[in-house]
Amino acid sequence: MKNYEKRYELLKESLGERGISIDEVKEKLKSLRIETPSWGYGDSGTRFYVFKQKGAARDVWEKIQDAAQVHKLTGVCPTVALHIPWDYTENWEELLEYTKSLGVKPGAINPNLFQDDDYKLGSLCNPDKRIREKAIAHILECIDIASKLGSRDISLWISDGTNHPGQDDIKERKHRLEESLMEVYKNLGNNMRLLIEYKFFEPAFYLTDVGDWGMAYLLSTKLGPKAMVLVDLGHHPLGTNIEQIVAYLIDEKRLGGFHFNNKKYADDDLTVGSINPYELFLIYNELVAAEYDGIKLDVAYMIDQSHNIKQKIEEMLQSVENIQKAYAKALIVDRKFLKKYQLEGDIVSAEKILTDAFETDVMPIIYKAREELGVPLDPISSLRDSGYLEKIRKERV
Ligand code: PSV
Ligand code: MN
Repeated sequence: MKNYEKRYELLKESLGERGISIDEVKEKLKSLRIETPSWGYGDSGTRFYVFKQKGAARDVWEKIQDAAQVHKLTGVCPTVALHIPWDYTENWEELLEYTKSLGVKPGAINPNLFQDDDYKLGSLCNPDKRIREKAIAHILECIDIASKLGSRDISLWISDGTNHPGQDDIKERKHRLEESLMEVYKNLGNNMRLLIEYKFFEPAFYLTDVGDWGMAYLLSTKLGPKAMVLVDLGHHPLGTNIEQIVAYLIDEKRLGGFHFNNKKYADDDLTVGSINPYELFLIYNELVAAEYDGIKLDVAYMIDQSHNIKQKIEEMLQSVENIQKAYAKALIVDRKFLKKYQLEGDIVSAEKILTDAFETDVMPIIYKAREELGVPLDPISSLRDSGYLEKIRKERV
């Protein structure tokens, strides 16, 4: 971090030689917005055990306090996603006021269709109409909460699936899902969006009703323009080319948002960019390439991680930095030459354009952006020095 200005100037010069303006990259980094999840600040664990953390947020108010800390230290995380009923409160107006008073705002509202005995055979796909109606009513309640809080996006993960071959009629489940979602879609507010999240397995292990991006995409096109696809990086089989999915969704104008995290095996919820930073860079490369090609994106960048052994606020800060790094590296890709080499079939040179950008140390640009945003150059050390962690450990018993 020391002497970063000298490194910034050197980088400015070398990027300038390729016609890339470091100031533009820095401005883009300053305007990137990343939403953090309320559930990332409370105690959570695996299905085997929850290691309780001293100072972990105990309710929605404390989760918002922690999210506000992350925003204060990064300057780029002004919204916090809420999960209903985990974050349920009687008085939404009071919650909104509280949120604003801490300098942040509520973000996407996430309905919960996976923690109720009634949902054993599914929620929106359940064979029992009464249960489908109950699930629809829950989402409508979330839409109502979203409009009270001024939230635009409903992030919907449909956990429905079956565990055994023959358990239910697959086509019938598809019809029930479409019918249920039509009902939801009709009730979206004017500026609202329904972000449909897919996941290939878990909690069901035979089939998942929205198992991949194709199913989510198909649903979104049947519903209408307010329905978009949400890509959670942990929700694909190993080896899936996520950047290709991203490029397809961009081209079809259906990319609505991300749930950032990283996986080694399955939906591990590891720190975004910690296992495969090159994959994250290649995803950002598609996003930046689209903007370079004049495509207007409207994508919600959200983190979906809940760690039970790392300090939760620190890990959120670490995640934000990893995203900023991937974005900055994608922004310094020499796109003119990349195109040229692609057209000439010079594969080695084309690939080298990407690896050169990926291997560049972009931290000087991030430091400069932090300085101009008026936030600490090293958010994690700053959090550790601030006394905030000691304070919450003492207060939250
Ligand atoms: C499911 O694995 C998921 O990714 C969905 O987004 C949920 O809402 C979230 O995790 C929290 O459980
Ligand atoms: Mn998710």
